[in-house]
Amino acid sequence: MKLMSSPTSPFVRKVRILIREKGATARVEEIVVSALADPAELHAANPLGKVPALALDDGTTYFNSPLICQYLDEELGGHKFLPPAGNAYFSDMRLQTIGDGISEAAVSRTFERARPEAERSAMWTGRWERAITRSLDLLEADAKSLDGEPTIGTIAVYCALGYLDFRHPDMEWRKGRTKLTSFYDKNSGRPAFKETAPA
Ligand SMILES: N[C@@H](CCC(=O)N[C@@H](CS)C(=O)NCC(=O)O)C(=O)O
Repeated sequence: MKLMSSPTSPFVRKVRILIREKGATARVEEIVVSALADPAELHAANPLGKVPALALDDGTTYFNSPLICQYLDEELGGHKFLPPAGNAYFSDMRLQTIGDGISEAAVSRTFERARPEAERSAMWTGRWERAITRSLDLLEADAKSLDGEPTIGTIAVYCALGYLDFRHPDMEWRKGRTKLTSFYDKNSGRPAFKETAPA
């Protein structure tokens, strides 16, 4: 199977960490594409034109990182990163949604900054920044939900924080968030997290 990939996307990074944590890099060919260049290969795998997208050998395609992660968690076997059905599952999906939501707002801020200054919207930029700040504060207040071995939810949060470091250091997400900082530092030594750091 082939993963349409990008070295900077926090959504792709979630999938790449999962693959590495499972020791399954030989089973997934990672193809780096630039979504903004609209490559035909990406559109064939995801009509929405976004990375990550997964193309199976039988022609089936999956897109949107939560779905790809759920599929790979089953398909690649080994240790499970999605909890079984029940409260733990919903808590973890909630965590993943917060992590992905921070990434979405942060990616929007990146794209907005790349536009000519006269076309940038202060209104939207402000909304994205406030959404990121509120979500980080919620995670700090509920940091015990980040304890333990990685799950898809905590991986999503980690990738969002890594993306903020990479593209938006001016937001200073660590400031006043010691618990979130220690969660981040604790996971940063894992080989799968190190190898996939955005470059
Ligand atoms: N909800 C999607 C978001 C994916 C996404 O926004 N990917 C960005 C890169 S970080 C992209 O490909 N953007 C291209 C575009 O919006 O056209 C997921 O979780 O996979």
